[in-house]
Amino acid sequence: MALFSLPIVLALVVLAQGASFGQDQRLRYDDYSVYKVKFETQAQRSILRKLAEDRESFRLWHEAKDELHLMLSSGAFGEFETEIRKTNVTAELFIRNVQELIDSEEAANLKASRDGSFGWTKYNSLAEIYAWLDGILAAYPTITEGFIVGQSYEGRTIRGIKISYKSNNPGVLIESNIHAREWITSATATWLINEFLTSTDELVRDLAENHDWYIVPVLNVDGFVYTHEKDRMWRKTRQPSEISSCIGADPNRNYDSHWMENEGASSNPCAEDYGGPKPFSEPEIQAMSEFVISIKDKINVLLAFHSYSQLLLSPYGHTKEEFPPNFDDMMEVAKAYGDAVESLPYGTVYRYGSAAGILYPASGATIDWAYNEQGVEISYTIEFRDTGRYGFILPPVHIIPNAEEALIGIAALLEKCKDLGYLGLKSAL
Ligand code: 0X9
Ligand code: ZN
Ligand code: ZN
Repeated sequence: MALFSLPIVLALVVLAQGASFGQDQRLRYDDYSVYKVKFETQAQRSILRKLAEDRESFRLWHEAKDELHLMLSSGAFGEFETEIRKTNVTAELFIRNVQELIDSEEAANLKASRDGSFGWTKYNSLAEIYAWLDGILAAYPTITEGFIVGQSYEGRTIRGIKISYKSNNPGVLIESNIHAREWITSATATWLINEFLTSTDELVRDLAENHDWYIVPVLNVDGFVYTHEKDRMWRKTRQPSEISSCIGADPNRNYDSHWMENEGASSNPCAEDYGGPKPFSEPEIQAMSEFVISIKDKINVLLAFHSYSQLLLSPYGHTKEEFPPNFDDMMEVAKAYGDAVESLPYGTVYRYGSAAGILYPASGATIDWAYNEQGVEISYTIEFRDTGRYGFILPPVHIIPNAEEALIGIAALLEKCKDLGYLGLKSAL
């Protein structure tokens, strides 16, 4: 794609300066673009990341070993271009106008919501998800059980569902939507719940009935509601900071395991990966940790749903110098997931490795805390579709294909876990 075609850029500069609230009080991203920036050195990386800490005109979307995806306002393009030249990195345009994607997502949601029904041809609100959950719990009273993880900062209830067809099953915990804008995660989690309860497919029946499922479809409830009502691109929690006007912490940096080590999180409250003032400062994460501790003897596998970039990430997150004792097993398990996804006709490819090894150091994440501190030996972050074409604003036509990939991937992952001896009764081990 052609970079920095200047006449077009200059025309855009006069159009917009920073995101502004629309009539419905939603933050608009007119002419915000997303660029993929390739870097080579850590010095280049920190210069680019610094840009993103000015949250008005720049936002960090995604980071990998050698690239950043940066969203910027058209007004910030000049500064961006100067920095790109100065730091000698290359940039490629991914998304020209973020608002256009948000608008078509919203149109699809409205169209599908007209009959007020919950479904997977659109993204559902928290209220819709919870109402649907109530229906499911009422319809399957012997197999399902609702549970409460706790309360959010703004006082919302974080809910979950346990699905159990028989006793002595190995346990699988799914944490979803810890990052507010990653809507595909709760869409996928709810679709899985529905499949486990209604599918007649042999593979699904086996998966559903021979494991106990603990599923938290939306962990970051405040952030999730905020993405529906105010700012589609919100990532963090909504608890104000005592030292800054920037709101929220990165909940996936807030667990008490190697917290804030090795630049695995930011101490700047304005950064997207702010670790919070102390471990478990965020009520949602404190609550989740207590919930995990309460069932840890029943949990063989933890899967944390994220988007985007099509990756399976294992511990460690805090260092790439060391690898966990069962790293080779975890790689086999990840390969099984990736191979299964590739057996579907969609052509989706997943890569895998340790989080710090193939992405960047990230400390205080759910899977690392569960692995390091709670003995959950198979702990995975799954980054769903896509690789950046739509990023977080993945059109709803992707929901079911993505969920099908997750289903077949998880089936293969658990099969491999079983072969490797990870699905025994934990309390008996
Ligand atoms: O940075 C994150 O929290 C995750 N990526 S995302 O783009 N969804 O924000 C990756 C977390 C993986 N790292 C560890 N598990 N430590
Ligand atoms: Zn440490
Ligand atoms: Zn995430």
